[in-house]
Amino acid sequence: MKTAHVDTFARDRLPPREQWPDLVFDLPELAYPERLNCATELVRGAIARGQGDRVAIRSPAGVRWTYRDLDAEANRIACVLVEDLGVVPGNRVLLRGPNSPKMAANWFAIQKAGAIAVATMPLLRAKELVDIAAKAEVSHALCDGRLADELILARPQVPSLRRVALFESDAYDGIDRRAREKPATFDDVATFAEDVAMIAFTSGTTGKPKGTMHTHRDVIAASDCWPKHTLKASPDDVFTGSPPLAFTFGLGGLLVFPLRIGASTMLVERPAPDTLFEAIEKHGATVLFTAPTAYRAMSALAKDRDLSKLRKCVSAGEALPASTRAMWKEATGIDIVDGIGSTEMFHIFISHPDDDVRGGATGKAVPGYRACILGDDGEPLPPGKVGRLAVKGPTGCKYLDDPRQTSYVQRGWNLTGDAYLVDEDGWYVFQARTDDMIVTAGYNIAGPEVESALMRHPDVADCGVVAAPDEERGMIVKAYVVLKPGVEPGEETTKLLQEYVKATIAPYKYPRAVEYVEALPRTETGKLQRFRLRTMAKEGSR
Ligand code: 3UK
Repeated sequence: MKTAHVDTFARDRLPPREQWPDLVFDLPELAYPERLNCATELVRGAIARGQGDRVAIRSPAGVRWTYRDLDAEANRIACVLVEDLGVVPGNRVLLRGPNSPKMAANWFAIQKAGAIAVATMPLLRAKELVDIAAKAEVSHALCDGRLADELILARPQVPSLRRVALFESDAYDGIDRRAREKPATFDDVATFAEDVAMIAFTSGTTGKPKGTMHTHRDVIAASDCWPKHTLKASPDDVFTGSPPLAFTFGLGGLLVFPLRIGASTMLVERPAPDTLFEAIEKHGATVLFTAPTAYRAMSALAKDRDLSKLRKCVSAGEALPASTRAMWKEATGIDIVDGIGSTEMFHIFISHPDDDVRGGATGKAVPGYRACILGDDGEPLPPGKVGRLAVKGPTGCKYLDDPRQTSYVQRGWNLTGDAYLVDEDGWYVFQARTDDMIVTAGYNIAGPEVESALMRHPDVADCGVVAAPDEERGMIVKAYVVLKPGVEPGEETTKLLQEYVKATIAPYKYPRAVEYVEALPRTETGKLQRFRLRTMAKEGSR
């Protein structure tokens, strides 16, 4: 395999070819040259296509970088990486910071230098940083000065880490200061399409995080499927949203995808409902990316806001409850584009355009991707039967040196760990994570279906449903419920909610136990941590 990497760490730790998923390049635009650098393609490519003077990157604080400005910023930083910090192609460079123009410029600088970006979530602590940095054997770390503490704590435990440099900092040897003295030009390293460009770590709801490797071609191919065929945003759109750039949902939605179509992105450091509303009202954002919980929280606040500029809304990370879809539609008139993606696949592979929505279904296979439902024997199931979701396309799972490769990839299919069914028309309907199916008294109950029913009740702000051990029945359905302010927890409310569920879905699915909590455990990417609820349920029953 040809490579432009001098440091071949990543190539040497790719799974053997026979463990790769099948890669399919079904669309004409998915034919790429042998040499491909995603930064060259996205930034220089836009300039070559005549978009150099359009705005690429914005921030609420007033940053407005054109594609040419972004190129110059990233070139200066790339010079610092190569000349001052000794980065060579193939080195792993850890990147840590909130979503910001500087964070984006550093990401592109790493790509231009032919190195491998290992972006990390802002909230990670030293221990988690150590696990990631050690696994990827990072040689360099670029860190937003305001988030340096945990990295400094982690540093002594990462022997491979030779240099740490700060940005958004006026440190004498910081990146910003050094970059100012560098030229605005840099010769992007001519990487091969299959050279690894980034390692994205899974958020690790269970077990050690897995490093998923994505090549330069993966980044570009994902940008040529869902964004162009399903989302269909325009070059005049301004993207914004909450997912961190360290999460591939955010990297795609808030950086790579808008640039691929010549649009612009508004990077928001602290994406709370207020700042997102402001990005839309004040700064003209038109395309919003966030998770179902945030849509739920924002719909309650949307009536006092002017969201007339907003055109498209994307939800991913978790199943979108029908009630949340309805609340958002009522508040804004917009039909959310739901999409399931994964860190392993890079981004969304089942979704639907906003003019073709079916409440309760995630969507259809995105052009460029194929999907099916497999039974326990590994054979495809007919429509209507619940089984394991399997997908393949131009991107796919390649774990960094991890035996779990052969669980995610089987017979060429990527198995996401989700239980789904597909109907006669090709609509995929989410049931649960395979680990989250509740088996009680011989029935299979999908926790998220019960959650979705509870969520329609006006007293419920949020909820999570798991299996709880029960002496008599083995397992029962248990709901953890966050009530709306002013609603009294207690027997009466529990009865009310139970009756409500029984009247909404098949009665045997109702939660036999209900516990009231202040908040639910969630990851930084907005995912409900059902394993924590299961632990609570186990401990509660002792
Ligand atoms: C679940 C969904 C139902 C599903 C992601 C878009 O979430 C992303 O990546 P992760 O690796 O998790 C993947 C798992 O999350 N999921 C995601 N979206 C949906 N379940 N409906 C959905 N719409 O269990 C999946 O296997 O954290 C999402 C783009 C990039 C991403 N990395």
